[in-house]
Amino acid sequence: MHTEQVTQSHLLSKITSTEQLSGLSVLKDMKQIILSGIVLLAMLACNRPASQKQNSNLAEEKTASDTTLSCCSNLPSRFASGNVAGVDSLNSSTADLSGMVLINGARFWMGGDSIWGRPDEFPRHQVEVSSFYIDVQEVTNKQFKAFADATGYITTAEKKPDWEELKLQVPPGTPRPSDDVLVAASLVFTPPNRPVSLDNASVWWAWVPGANWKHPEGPKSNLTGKDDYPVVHVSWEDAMAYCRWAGKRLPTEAEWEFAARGGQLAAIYPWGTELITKGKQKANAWDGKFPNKNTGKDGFVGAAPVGQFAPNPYGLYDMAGNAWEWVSDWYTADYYQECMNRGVVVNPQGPAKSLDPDEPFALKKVVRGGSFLCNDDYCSGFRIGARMKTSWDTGLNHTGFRCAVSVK
Ligand SMILES: [Ca+2]
Repeated sequence: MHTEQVTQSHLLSKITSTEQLSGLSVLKDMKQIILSGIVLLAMLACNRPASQKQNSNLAEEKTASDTTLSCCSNLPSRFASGNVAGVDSLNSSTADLSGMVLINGARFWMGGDSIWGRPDEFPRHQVEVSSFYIDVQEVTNKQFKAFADATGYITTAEKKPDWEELKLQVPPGTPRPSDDVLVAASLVFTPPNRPVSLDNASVWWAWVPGANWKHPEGPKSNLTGKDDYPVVHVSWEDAMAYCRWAGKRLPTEAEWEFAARGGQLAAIYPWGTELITKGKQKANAWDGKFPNKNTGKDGFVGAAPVGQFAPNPYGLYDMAGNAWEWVSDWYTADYYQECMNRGVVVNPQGPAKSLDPDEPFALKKVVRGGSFLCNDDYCSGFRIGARMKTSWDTGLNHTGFRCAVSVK
């Protein structure tokens, strides 16, 4: 089973080895890898404090007892300084619960539910969640525009990365990228025209200057006709900023999974157990051979307007496919084992610190639900139990979010 998200350490090693061998711009493919690496670095570093030690402290602060709201209150200074509206001004007194459904809390089995499960989805463990509200649909461009217009908020991808911050996140001695690379940009899926190994996601992700939520495929693209598409190219903090403004929060990973399950004890997918390739179209996923051939059989080669496929039993749309969705939890590979060791865990908030063994320097949050790039040959991200991790400053053109609200 491969993972879908491109990873920092892999790209960093490419950057370093490329520099050692032949400089930063000799080979086109390697340049793309470099660019992809830089965008991840940018997203990682833009809000990094001045030292790794400080990063650890930040991670601890951001998982205080009332996780999601305390995360908002502890957003780094750069977040506020980079926007017309500071963090405090993003407060909203009351959440609008229209477009949300009440999920009645209960105890359930969380985690890997099929032979497709990756190691970090196990062991299955018992979790109890309290009742909460969750958005029926992914947050759309229209909704995010209302937020940006009201606050002047500038997303991570719209800001020029700062090498002084970036270099703190890479091995000592990593060469400074050229100025034409260190520009506001974001990662855009750029399919190769030939079959490629699925081991290197940097082949199909490109660092595209000018790509951001308003220009999802790059500077020549726009949102015309896409009001109802999920907003993408949002970093975790961008998603948190929106949630805070709306008087909401991101769901925890446990809440998200419980909501996706829709009360179906034996379901593997939000629609049940049938393979995504069987029967009627179930979600906006990848049809064909990933990443070079997409037949668009489900009606959409890229993102789709929200709510195009049948909802799950709780009335939630796109809990599988379309866009990956940020949740509030930090990522560790062994968090489920930690939970199981504690017995029944009530309202788990995620680990205290992020640690991805593959990329220990990166602060990563969990994303859920899969995207229009998922199929069973690749990430199978549309499984209820599927989890992915992404550095929290990362935005991609297949990652968005939905909001939740606690029941008072
Ligand atoms: Ca599709």
